[in-house]
Amino acid sequence: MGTRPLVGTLAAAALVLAGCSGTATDPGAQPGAGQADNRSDEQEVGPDADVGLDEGEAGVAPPMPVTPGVENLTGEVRDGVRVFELTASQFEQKIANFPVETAKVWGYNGSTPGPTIIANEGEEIRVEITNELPPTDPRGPSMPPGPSPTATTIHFHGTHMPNEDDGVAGISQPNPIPPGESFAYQFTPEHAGSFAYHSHTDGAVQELRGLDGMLLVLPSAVDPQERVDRDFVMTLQQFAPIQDGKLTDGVLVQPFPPGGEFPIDTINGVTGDASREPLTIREGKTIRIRVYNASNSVHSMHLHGHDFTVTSINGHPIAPPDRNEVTTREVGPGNFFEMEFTADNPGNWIFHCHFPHHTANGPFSGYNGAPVGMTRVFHYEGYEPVPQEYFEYEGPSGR
Ligand SMILES: [Cu+2]
Repeated sequence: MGTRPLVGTLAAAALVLAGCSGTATDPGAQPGAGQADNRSDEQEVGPDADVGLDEGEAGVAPPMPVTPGVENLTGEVRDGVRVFELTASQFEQKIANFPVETAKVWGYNGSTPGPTIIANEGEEIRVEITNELPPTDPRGPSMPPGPSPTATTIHFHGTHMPNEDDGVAGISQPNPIPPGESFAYQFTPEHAGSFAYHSHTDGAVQELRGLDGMLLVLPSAVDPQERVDRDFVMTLQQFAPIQDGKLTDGVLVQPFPPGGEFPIDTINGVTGDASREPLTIREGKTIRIRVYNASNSVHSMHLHGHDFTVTSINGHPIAPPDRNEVTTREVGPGNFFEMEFTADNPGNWIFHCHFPHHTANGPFSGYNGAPVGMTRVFHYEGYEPVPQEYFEYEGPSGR
């Protein structure tokens, strides 16, 4: 194994790919888990599909994790290797309802966080990345120049690989991928768990503009005691679309905002109100949240109405006797946790960062003072709906 620029290999790979569906080993097909083999084929993605009630098949296999508002990427098996394709680029994304709606961000396959990469335990994976970032350094005249000019790499965070696939620009990957070129990382994750991936080139700029996402390695077998009914994936981010000291639509996110404040705090790339819909859950079910902090701050994640249990830290499960029930857990930058709670208290309950500036995006509260920052609402099926005004509010004077 070694560094492997893609030039010259893509055409051959495409030929091998023809006619290969890879369904027999799609992620989510749990060995010994009965008839759940085609589940990932049925998995819908997108904000309208992933807040529904896919609970898998009761008593059979766990549900596929869903990343509300963000696509899952299950890749394709080619010659026994599960292959994922990512393109890094700059684009506009709706991140909030107000005081701005859109920001120019960097991400993978047109979204930040990038798609959730999902593989099975024991599989060799290859992630092919094409760098379509802007060819000129966009930092602006007041900042020191970056690498030449917007080369990039990917680091797979928390799962170990040969050093040449570690993706640290200038160290384990001496020459990062120039704009217009491609590269492939290939390795077999050591064990199942929730992990992350992100650029490891010019980190403060590239990560904070949005070059990050989650990598999930599904276990080959699930203890029935550990089965959950819903499995949500959430990446915590912060954005500062600022120009001349003012928040402005469509402006490239500033990685070093004046005063160090990131005024828009999000989960999966949007504020709670801009997520459009609550996350629907059902009474009596077990809910997992996988959280990755891709931002520049610690976040103090708090759940209303329920205790939750941290069941895994940094890809390693915590043995049940060592688990504590809490209502709030701080998640530092680069940390990724799995948390679970039992849906035993019907209502509309928020899950949010408890730093007040992150709950409400600084001074920008929502409809009747509602929290609109790093926030999501869990809505119990059958309970009265969350006021639609919450999702449609556009600021005290409208826009
Ligand atoms: Cu926070």
